Amino acid sequence: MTSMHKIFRAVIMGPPGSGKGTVSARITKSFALTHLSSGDILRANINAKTELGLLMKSCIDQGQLVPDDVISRLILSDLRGLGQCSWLLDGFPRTVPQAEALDDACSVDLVVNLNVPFQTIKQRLTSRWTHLPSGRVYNTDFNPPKVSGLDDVTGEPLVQRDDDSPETVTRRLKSYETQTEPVLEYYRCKGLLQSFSGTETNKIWPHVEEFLRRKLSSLK
Ligand code: G5P
Ligand code: MG
Repeated sequence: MTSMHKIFRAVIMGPPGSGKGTVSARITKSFALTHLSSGDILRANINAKTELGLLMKSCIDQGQLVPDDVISRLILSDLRGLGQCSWLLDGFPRTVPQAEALDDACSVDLVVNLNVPFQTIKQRLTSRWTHLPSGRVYNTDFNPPKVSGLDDVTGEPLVQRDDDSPETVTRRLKSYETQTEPVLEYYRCKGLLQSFSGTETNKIWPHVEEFLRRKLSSLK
């Protein structure tokens, strides 16, 4: 693992199912960063039946974004709780007001964007299986669990996400186009955006790893 002397703040972006969770797991394995996924945090709230989780469930199940003020408050408070450490944000910010709220709270060093075609994504999401407590993701074609239906680490059951039905995936891609693509432009203008295009995580990953290694060594 590459250790970092300087605090390093990164964001990973990309359409739903582009591999943000999969690539984030590889990044945290190779680099000393804390991974924070807004979707995992929301699903943990739904699972634990918190007031927030119950309020947000129908919004998420329908493939709509939850309100900016709710998610910004949640994520920024989690970031404050992390204190002085390096982190990787996955799934936040997803709108320009969220990006502005993040900017007001702290500075971001770089943004990795996974540019994966929508057609590829639709096929992937219907065969995704998730371990809800940890956020670990599997795919019956790409990275199947060692034992079908069970998490490799805990042996607990895997579930399919309620928002992975074909109609909801279409809605999530639409809201990505209208609400999240402007965030790419926001970071491009700031000179922070680095995009990686492809249809396979295994081909994209070496480029992401090389890019991060170079960036991190230039910060030391
Ligand atoms: P999430 O949880 O942030 P999305 O929609 O952004 O959800 P998602 O679905 O979690 O993103 P991902 O993390 O980009 O996708 O992708 P992944 O899970 O790693 O990979 C997808 C599947 O493809 C997996 O099964 C994986 O194994 C497989 N795979 C990976 N690489 C390959 C490959 O090369 N080949 C193949 N064949 N398979 C591969 O947000 C969920 C909801 O929460 C709310 C919204 O309602 C959102 O819809 N939300 C927010 N609302 C407002 N603002 C925010 N900031 C919000 N954040 C969350
Ligand atoms: Mg994810």
